[in-house]
Amino acid sequence: MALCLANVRPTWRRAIPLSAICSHSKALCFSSAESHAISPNLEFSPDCDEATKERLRGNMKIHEDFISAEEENNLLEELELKFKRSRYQYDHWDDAIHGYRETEKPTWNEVNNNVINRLRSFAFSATTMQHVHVLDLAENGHIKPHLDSIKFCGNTISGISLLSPSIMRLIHIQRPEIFAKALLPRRSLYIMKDFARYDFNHEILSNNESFFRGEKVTKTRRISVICRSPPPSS
Ligand SMILES: O=C(O)CCC(=O)C(=O)O
Repeated sequence: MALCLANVRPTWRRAIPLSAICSHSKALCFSSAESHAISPNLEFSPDCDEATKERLRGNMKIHEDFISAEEENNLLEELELKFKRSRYQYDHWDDAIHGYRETEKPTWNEVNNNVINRLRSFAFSATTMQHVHVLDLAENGHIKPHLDSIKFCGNTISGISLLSPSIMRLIHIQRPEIFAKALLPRRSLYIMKDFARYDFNHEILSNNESFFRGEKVTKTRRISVICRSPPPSS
């Protein structure tokens, strides 16, 4: 489905060969115990200076257990109906996403609408785009590094993760040796804004790259329910 999603992410950058920058070993990649305590869901590359860490902490927030298991089930029930007849796409080599299906949902049943409204009022200070973007990533799917179009999306992107944990990696656009991994647990909410949204590409790592502080994070099928702020002019 084309929807506005092709518009939201037209700025694709090739995956940066992170192997050139960092292996996934504990020793090489990441930062101190103290940093873990301040931001348990963020892991920074060794080149990430304190000022950048601080700005990222303020602009990339992860809230664990934002929804309950029951709320997750309710959302899944409605979404499974929506996805029933669509297949996962594994298309062109340069596609932005591998192994996915997606939709935009303008309306929800009453129970789920309450959850969406909670997300909106928690993550956004002003109005959000009406349609909610839902991305269903297969177990073998991943999202390549990209920047959501500034023409079609404003300063905040916020999403709930259903079914599986995953790792979102943010890579500084000008200085790719500066990057951070965000652990997005199942049923958590992330809020990515301003510095994290504009100065970094973001991606969802494939299962075989899915490590956090040296530990494997098994990504199974994952569905994200994403709201965005509108671009400033709209
Ligand atoms: O699945 C997610 O939470 C992130 C999706 C994403 O990268 C995007 O839609 O730009």
